[in-house]
Amino acid sequence: MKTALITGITGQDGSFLAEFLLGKGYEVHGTIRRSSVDYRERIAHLEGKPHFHLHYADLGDSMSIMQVVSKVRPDEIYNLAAQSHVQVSFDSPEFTADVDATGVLRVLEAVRLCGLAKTCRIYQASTSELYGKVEEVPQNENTPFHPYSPYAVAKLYGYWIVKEYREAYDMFCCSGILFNHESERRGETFVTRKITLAAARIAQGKQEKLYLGNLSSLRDWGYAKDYVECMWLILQHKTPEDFVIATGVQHSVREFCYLAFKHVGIELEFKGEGEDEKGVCVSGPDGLIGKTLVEVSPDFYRPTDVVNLWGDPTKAKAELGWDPAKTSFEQLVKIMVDADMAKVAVEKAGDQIRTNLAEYLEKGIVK
Ligand code: NAP
Ligand code: F7E
Repeated sequence: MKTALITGITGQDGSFLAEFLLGKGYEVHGTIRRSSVDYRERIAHLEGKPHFHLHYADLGDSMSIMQVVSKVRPDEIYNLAAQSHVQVSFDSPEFTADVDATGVLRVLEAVRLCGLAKTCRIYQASTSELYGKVEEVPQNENTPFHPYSPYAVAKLYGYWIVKEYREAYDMFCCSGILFNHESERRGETFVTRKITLAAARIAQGKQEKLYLGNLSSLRDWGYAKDYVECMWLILQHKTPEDFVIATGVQHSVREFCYLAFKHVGIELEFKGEGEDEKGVCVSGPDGLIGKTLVEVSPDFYRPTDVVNLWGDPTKAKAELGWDPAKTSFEQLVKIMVDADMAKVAVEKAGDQIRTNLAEYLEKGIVK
């Protein structure tokens, strides 16, 4: 039985990867952070299961990383922990650098200092954000990097330090340069999830309008569940190499939005340009027809925005046998919208129960 350590196990990818590795018969260890509120929603169903273990560690704290690595002595480490929000990295650039750049170094050093350099394979969660202000479309493993946010600059350090440790110490450490991947577990402030949640709320009368930033931004969006398989494949490869993981298909934020709303029975027509662009309901429920449901707010513009990401997964397909077309863009949108429609319906039912209970208490029907 192999032992894997996942940093960032509470995140979108960490939770899918934990399920995937447990399915492969791994002993899975994950790192979590102390928080005053429960943030373990994505892994709650795994807690208490055999072969699943959690440890406190923070990527900003070398001692905690050393401790967990020396205790677990993993065969594989998946370093997924990061401050992963690009817009937030403009507000917290130093924290982002500490966790997303120096944090990677801390993991590599912990492995070396624990005497595991020759036995432990390391996957680093790198990103298409490295291409930033793109110099080539589509992007592959040889495309020059041009990071365009504090997040991307920090991740670029992570990419290079992994390469350095591979060459200097002959360690099996690799970066997966993953393009955007989404799911029903995506954080609610990333654009796809913000859209699917809003579409579900608007369709069920719980929200009036959705405010977005740059609607013309282009992304190569895949399904997170498919991408975690690739992380594992990268570590099973005969040689340590970096891989671009993407679908090879590109869409705009506007297209994602159109499709998500269409899936809940609302057809949008986008009118106007830039800050004046609006998404108006042209067909759907009576009360919504003619209403502006999507507006642009400059609050969601970034000081520098990456606007043309499009990955070329040829190498991953050829060398890892990975299928980039497993889940289509349309299927991804449907998975996310269906999950959010169900979530909002449950929230609405909860609201109704609370309203009824308040009324019964007031009338003395229940005490
Ligand atoms: P996510 O949902 O934001 O999860 C990030 C994880 O990192 C969470 O478990 C978080 O823990 C943990 N974390 C944050 N700061 C930490 C710290 N100081 N110490 C320890 N843990 C910390 O991100 P994701 O979408 O799953 O992405 C996983 C990784 O892939 C990240 O490194 C991200 O930058 C990278 N990536 C993501 C994408 C994508 O499209 N999803 C694409 C390319 C690369 P808490 O729950 O405690 O906050
Ligand atoms: O933005 C535009 C925004 O925040 C996508 C992370 O997982 O993928 C993710 O980073 C695009 C950008 O993801 C809104 O300007 C418009 O151009 O969903 P996002 P991201 O920045 O691409 C990469 C690969 C990672 O590595 C990161 O960890 O959408 N956009 N309107 C908006 N974005 C947000 N968040 N909110 C809006 O209202």
